[in-house]
Amino acid sequence: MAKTPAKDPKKKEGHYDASDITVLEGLEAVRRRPGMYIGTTGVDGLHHLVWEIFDNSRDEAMGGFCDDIEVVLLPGNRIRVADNGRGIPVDIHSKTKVSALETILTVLHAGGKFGGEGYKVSGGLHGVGASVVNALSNYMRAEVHRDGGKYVQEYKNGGKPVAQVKKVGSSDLHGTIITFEADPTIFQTIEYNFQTIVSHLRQQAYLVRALRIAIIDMRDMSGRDIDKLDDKGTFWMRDLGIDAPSMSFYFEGGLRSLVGFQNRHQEPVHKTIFFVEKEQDGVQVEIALQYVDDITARISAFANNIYNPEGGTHITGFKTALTRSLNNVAKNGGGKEGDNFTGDDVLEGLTAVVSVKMREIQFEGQTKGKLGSVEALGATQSVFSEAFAQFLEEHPEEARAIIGKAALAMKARKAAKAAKDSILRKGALDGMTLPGKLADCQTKSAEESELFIVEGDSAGGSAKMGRDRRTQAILPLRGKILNIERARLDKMLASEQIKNLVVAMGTAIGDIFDLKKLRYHKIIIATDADVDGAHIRTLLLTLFYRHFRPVIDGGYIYIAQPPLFKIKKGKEVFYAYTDEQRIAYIGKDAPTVSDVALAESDELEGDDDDATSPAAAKAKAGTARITVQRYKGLGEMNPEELSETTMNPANRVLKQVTVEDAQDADMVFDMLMGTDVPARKSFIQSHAKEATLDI
Ligand code: 0RA
Repeated sequence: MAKTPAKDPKKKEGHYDASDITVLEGLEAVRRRPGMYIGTTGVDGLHHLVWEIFDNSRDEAMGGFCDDIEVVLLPGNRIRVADNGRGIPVDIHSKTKVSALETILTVLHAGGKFGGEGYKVSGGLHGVGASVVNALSNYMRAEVHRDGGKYVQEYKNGGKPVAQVKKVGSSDLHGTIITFEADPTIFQTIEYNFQTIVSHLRQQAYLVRALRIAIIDMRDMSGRDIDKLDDKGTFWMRDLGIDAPSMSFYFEGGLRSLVGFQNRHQEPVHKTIFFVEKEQDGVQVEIALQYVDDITARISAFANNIYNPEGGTHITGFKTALTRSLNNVAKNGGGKEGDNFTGDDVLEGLTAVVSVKMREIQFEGQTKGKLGSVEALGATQSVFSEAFAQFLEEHPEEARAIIGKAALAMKARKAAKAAKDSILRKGALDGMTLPGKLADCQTKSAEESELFIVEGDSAGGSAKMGRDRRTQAILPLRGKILNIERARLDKMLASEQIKNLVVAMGTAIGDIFDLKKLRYHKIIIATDADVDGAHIRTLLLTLFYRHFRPVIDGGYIYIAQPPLFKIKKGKEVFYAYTDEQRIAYIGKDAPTVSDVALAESDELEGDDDDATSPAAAKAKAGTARITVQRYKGLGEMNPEELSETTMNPANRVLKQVTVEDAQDADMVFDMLMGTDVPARKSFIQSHAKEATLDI
């Protein structure tokens, strides 16, 4: 196709020439195969849009041009990201004949080209930038403040500019505001999770020292004409003084603050947090660490501010250097010859954050969660070795404490090995004798097999009856499982419940763990939607996080999402998994469940002693009689209901557990079970009223 360069830069609105067509084709390609650009069109992909837009502002901050970013969730599932950076240039770009702004927002991969040297340290996970977000949005608005002016441009229907960028007023500010609305025909859901965004932004705030990041949830403000606020000229939404849920992060100490935060409920073994920041061979290395009185290691890895759940070359370099450094110091201090610390010994109780930044970055692994760049290995190793040796020399007290901790771990390792050898000899995990509690499935194919971990014997009974016995296995768990915090392998295996689970999974545990032997490729945690259910779920996730991490990384763990309501309208039955679905189905006019449930429970008081009877609501709407039943637990469902709503792959909703979910659970778990009693008390008090622990 012949390219006709546009002669007139001031094109008429709605007129497309050849170069526009190429742009449109690019955006159309994104819409046709969104997964290639953002991973999924599920809730993760949706949040990815926010990260992409946010990343641009964050990169502006990393370049030193911006120190304030505000993310706002607006009514109508719009996201607004504002920064006080230089503002995206709005002048006409010579090659594309449209403004740089429009180029960045409509041409794939255009982001980095405009910053020149040092602007962009490569983008997000997929490095795709704002144009992809635009392509997947049915609305986008860009507002730029720079050179004394305020400029606005809008886009509709997957990145089509409504008009050219226009100066709409003057401004003495500088910065960029991007507002977008994900296209509901592309995403399975366009509803954002406030907590997910909060966690991500908090993490980013640690990674970029002295950057203020605020988030405000204004989704509930729809009655207040907020949709038009963008046009009313407020740069920061926080200046409106609207009372809405919000959080703001600012960490002067960067990674040092992050380590302090992760250790906030732990007992540090030494006071001073180690920190180094140095560039070597084009790799900028930043590491912070502190040991605490615990046995697990918490190492977080980042490359170009992207979280690497599977670590990579930087982590390899770091671990090698750590083991070597501590062995060197221990020997110099008179440690015994031949009694070297292993890599695992020096990891016990370690909280560390390793962050590298470099150009031309390479990722590996299925999820791209692993850094592959080899330069990062040498750079991390040598930057850390040098700085850590110096730290240990200058801080003799910390050095003593850290060496002491590793020595303890070495002793414990030897003791645990002896204990485990004896357990294995006694046959704790012997020859796959499956536990009696397990109702196994018939198929031997792990890919097809599913293991439902259900809470309590009554739900277990229903699940057994309602399952597809060919592919679905049921393991009921009774009550609270063992408190595994601080428990070592030998103690854990002594718990009947854990043993049942481990034997059922087939992977074994510890040194002899083998992911290939996993007997079910879906392990589905099905607990009740109450505090106990959340507790058991937390315990299980923590167990997987600490002892079966590869099972999480492999994407084999799921959480069942049973419906919250059963609604009968005449003969029709509808299950609602959210409040929104319930309202959408019965309409606004029907009484809310809480109203009717209240009335119902008043009625029940005198004549009914069955306290567990589900709250049911009856109302008239039109001619059909509507009954709303709220499920409090899986045990309340009969086998058919349980099968239909929670187990049958055709209808059920499963949430795949990510390492981040499990990490959060691990943190909640520490709060519930850990040694920090005041923290636990305040955590339980502040969550006591919630029906679910949001993990
Ligand atoms: C290219 C060049 C310049 C700024 C930006 C891009 C920029 C992009 C985004 C995206 C979100 N916020 C942003 N802030 C800035 C600056 C060119 C100059 O002024 O020298």
